[in-house]
Amino acid sequence: MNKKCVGCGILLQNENKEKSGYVADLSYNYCERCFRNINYSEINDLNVAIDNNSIIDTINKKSDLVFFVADLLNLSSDLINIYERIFKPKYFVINKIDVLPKNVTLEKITNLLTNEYKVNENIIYTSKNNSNLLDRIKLSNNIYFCGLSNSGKSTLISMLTGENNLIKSYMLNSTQDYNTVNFENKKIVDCPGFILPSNLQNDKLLKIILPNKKINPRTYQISKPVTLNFHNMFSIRLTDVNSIICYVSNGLVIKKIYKDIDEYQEIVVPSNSDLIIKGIGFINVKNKAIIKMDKNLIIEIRNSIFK
Ligand SMILES: Nc1nc2c(ncn2[C@@H]2O[C@H](COP(=O)(O)OP(=O)(O)OP(=O)(O)O)[C@@H](O)[C@H]2O)c(=O)[nH]1
Ligand SMILES: [Mg+2]
Repeated sequence: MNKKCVGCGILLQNENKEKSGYVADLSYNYCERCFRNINYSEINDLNVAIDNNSIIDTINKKSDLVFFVADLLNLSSDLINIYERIFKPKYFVINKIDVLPKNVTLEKITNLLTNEYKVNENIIYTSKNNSNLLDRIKLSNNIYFCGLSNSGKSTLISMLTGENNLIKSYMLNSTQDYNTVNFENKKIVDCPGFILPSNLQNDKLLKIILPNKKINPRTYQISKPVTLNFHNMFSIRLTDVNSIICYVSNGLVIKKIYKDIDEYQEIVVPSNSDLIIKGIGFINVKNKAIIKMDKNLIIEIRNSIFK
């Protein structure tokens, strides 16, 4: 019997409790992981084996329209590299615009996408409160929603189709396998989310690092050497006069401390750049700076979105 979980798309099985798709009884519609998430808000980080390449191949073979779902805090060149490998007609969807602070206008994001990442066309801005995708799906039959885990694919599909069974959660890889929703004689496919090393680095703190409210940018005027500690996850240290603004979830506690960082990497950040802390957000840095940070932190530097 090939029955799939209506929440996450995984093939149901009643043989191995430790493996994905387990149900005590194959007549159930949700796998145990989804059931426990929906009913008891339990987070189960089954290490789902996600293969980005295989997802890209499947999309390139089977889709006729792709919605590539991303959010501002997770824009990075790794993500754009995945986007570029999709050869079907596609939209770049910036989701979760409800959390954008006032000074981050859609125009600024469009400029960033165009100038920095060379994404020139078909950009859509949306959020879970918005249903502006509907008129874009009219001429297609096999529509795939893909993007990083937690970018909001399942939430968007639910809103678009009214299909409420799909699992929607900050748990990493809530959607475990391709999950097809039939809608107006079309197939809308919810893909498992792409995973980058930065996702795995932060997976225990997902509830905190995913913004659920409008982001309050946090500004720090630096006049003497200081270390900023981000929720005991990582630290950065600045020594010279500067002004920096952090665009991260409001729930993430930032503390000023004066202790140096022991095991560090040092990077030069040009003036008016954004330092992307992958999987977390970005920090706008006004003056050129030499920044120390934890050795393993995964970062990228780009021209500022405010330039
Ligand atoms: N603020 C905000 N949060 C959103 C929005 N859309 C989704 N979320 C939240 O983001 C988290 C992930 O949503 P999902 O729809 O499960 O994301 P997904 O892309 O399907 O994730 P995977 O199945 O893991 O690949 C949930 O906590 C959602 O409530 C949005 O428009 N705004
Ligand atoms: Mg999902």
